[in-house]
Amino acid sequence: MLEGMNADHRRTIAHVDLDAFYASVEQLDNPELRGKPVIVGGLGPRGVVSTASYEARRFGVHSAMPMSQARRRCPQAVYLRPRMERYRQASKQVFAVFHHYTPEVEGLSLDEAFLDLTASLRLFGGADTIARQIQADIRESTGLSAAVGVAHNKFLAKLTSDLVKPGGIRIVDPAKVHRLLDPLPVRRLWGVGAKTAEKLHQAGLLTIGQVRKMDLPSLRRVLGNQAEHYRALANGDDDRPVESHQGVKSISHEETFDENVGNHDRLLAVLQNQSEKVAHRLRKAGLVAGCVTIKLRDGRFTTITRQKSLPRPTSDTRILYGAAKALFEHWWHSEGGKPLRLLGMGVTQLGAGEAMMGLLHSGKLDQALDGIKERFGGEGIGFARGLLKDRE
Ligand code: TTP
Ligand code: MG
Repeated sequence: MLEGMNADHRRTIAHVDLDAFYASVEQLDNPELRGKPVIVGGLGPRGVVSTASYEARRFGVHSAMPMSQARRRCPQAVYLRPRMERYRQASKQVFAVFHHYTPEVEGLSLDEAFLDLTASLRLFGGADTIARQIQADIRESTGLSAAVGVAHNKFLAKLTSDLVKPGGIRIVDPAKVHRLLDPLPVRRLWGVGAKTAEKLHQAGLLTIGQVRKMDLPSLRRVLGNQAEHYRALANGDDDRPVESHQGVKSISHEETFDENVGNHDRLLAVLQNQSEKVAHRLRKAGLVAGCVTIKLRDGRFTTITRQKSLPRPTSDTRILYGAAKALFEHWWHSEGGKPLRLLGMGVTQLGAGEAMMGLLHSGKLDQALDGIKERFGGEGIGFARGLLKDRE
């Protein structure tokens, strides 16, 4: 790919993200809360902030912060437990608006989606008009406000909606991509979390422009086989298409070990970790799964999969891990516990998370875990590097 040349300028993609979603719904439903700091999250001793209204953010409160810390920073805020059913209802209305403009809607969570508007532009009169109209429709049908970023690819659209938050609209000019990206900190590169940022900082790379301009061999010394990927992003290139959820049939994680692993407990720990990540992704996408699969490859490259249907579709980490563990134990005892070269866990039979039974039982626990992950390990989570979603 030529420097400064994007692979594809022909797409028009919007990223729409509601402002302070849970907190805004609470302010909408209870007018007394409007204009006040509102913090939604787990209220127990180990609770985590799900989100904070913009009034509360001024006090330094943000998502994934321990609730105890939020209470110190903003004691005067109104503290509320999440009402997931209500948020899912609002989310449905918002997604109905999206589908009015295009069938190509890729939801990332309850309040956030990519829309491929390429084929809709003529019908609705240009990117700027559609963006404004989507905002107005969301406000009209739900009373909520959203930020909209429009660009020729997903990375730039998502970055832009974040830059114009809350409530803004911005259309990225393909000719000005470097001007937009170059001064931004490396953390703005999609998928760069605390660890990767630290590596970049240690190499003296603080801005996206510095990453873009570094020669590839040097960048490889810093980022290994991720160098090309991040350099493309730094250059504003990203050719991933918008994929509507109808197309997602499975979510999975797998790991190839450097050396074969024959330790039963270590393999289970890997499986548990994978189950947590898969469950986290399901919840982020508002989905539930009806079937759990494990994948095993031994030292001779023989690969087997085993699957198990669940009594009820769920996104509950403990139930998903429980099923994966039962499959694993069965294999272990029937096959005599061979060392493995690869272990993976996945879910299929995905559906909308309407009947999220699991939430009733362990929602709070899972939410807290998600919060922790987003704080400390967010880098490997999400679909940023396309690692987590197997699309079939
Ligand atoms: P976000 O879109 O990340 O945050 P937000 O909508 O509250 O605020 P803004 O977009 O204006 O910055 O997440 C959407 C909802 O997801 C959020 O309202 C609550 C929930 N959430 C969590 O429960 N835990 C988290 O760590 C994050 C980031 C979000
Ligand atoms: Mg949001």
